[in-house]
Amino acid sequence: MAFAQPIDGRAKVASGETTAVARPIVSIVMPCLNEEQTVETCVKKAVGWLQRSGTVGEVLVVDNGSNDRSVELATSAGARVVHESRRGYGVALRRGFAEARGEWLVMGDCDDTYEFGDLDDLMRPLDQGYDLSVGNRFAGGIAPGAMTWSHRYIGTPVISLMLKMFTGLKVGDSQCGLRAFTREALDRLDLKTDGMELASEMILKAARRGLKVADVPVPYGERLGEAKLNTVRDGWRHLRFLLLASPNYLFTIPGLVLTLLGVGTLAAALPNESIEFGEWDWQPVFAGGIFVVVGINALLLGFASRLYTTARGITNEDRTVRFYNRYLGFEAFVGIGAVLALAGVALDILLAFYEPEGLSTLGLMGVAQTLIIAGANVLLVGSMASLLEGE
Ligand SMILES: Nc1nc2c(ncn2[C@@H]2O[C@H](COP(=O)(O)OP(=O)(O)O)[C@@H](O)[C@H]2O)c(=O)[nH]1
Ligand SMILES: [Mg+2]
Repeated sequence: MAFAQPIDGRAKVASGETTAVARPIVSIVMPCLNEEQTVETCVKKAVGWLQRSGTVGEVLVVDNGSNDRSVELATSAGARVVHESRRGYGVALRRGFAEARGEWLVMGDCDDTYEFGDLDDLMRPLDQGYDLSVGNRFAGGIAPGAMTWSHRYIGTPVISLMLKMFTGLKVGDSQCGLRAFTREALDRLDLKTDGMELASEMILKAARRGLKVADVPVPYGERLGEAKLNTVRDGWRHLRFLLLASPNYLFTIPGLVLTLLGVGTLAAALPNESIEFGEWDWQPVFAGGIFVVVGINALLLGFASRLYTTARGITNEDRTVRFYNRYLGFEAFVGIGAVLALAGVALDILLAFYEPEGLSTLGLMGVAQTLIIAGANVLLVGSMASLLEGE
């Protein structure tokens, strides 16, 4: 079917003389920002592969306002060039995917670091029913000088490890820019990010949405022209995306640890009747209160971010969110917060009249203040969380 209906575009191939695998129409999408030294080679190699493999397809270059000869060279080499005014690797790729006519898509840098001349290995998993094929440069061979030391031994492994922790999916090279996937997989991924973190977003969502992912060794060559990736800025964007998409690691676990630590510290300090204001034995009461308040805030933020990421489709609706949406909602937070704060006020009032046996009055006052602050926070953050419910 794919051969019977070649699509428009310069790179269309309808030759019947190759021993072709019958595969759907393939769009090879290349984001491009000032790559005049290499874009022509990449497009020519990709067109060559389409022809040799008898694949019907197109090469699409998404330009982001290059001010060199990239556009002219890409066009003459046989690419369809799409112009995207908003900057960003993710923006450019998403635009390219939207413009592409292929049923299957390939993405790859046009800096001549990837081998567009032979995409057979990358496509094979899709032929076999996989949803997404991710290149692995570590397994395919990295040319000397192709990857900086910090990316090779720190950046990529750290991001890969985080992805494994957050999703359970083990991917050999989470940052490889050469990938192939089906249109259906793309729709399920529902990509949203604008920058280089799109590479992580794709893996994270593929894992969470149960896509069948293949790891394919691909060689990686040295780039000509200036790198567009900025280690600190783009590294941070990856990290931020991954943490926001995993509120448990950012907030919930630290929050739980802090809250328990605070409660433990307060409980240990209370039996000490001789606590005096201004003395060192007062410190555990301060510290315990601070831990509890900060810990509870972290737990609340973790929950609020989970409502938010669920509403935006970054995380799946889990048991806690489902329970909240079904049974709790806004009123529960307001209620719990009010009860905690009022309990604190009541304790304060009580302490004005009674001196408890065997417990420190000052320590209990500390507990009362902690309850009031924590309660007010539950009330306030809870109301905000309900705004993020997305319903
Ligand atoms: N259209 C577009 N392409 C970009 C942008 N940033 C990077 N690219 C392209 O995306 C690819 C990846 O960038 P590169 O500097 O090679 O990053 P690295 O491979 O991760 O070091 C290259 O083909 C760049 O030309 C951008 O803002 N817009
Ligand atoms: Mg590159």
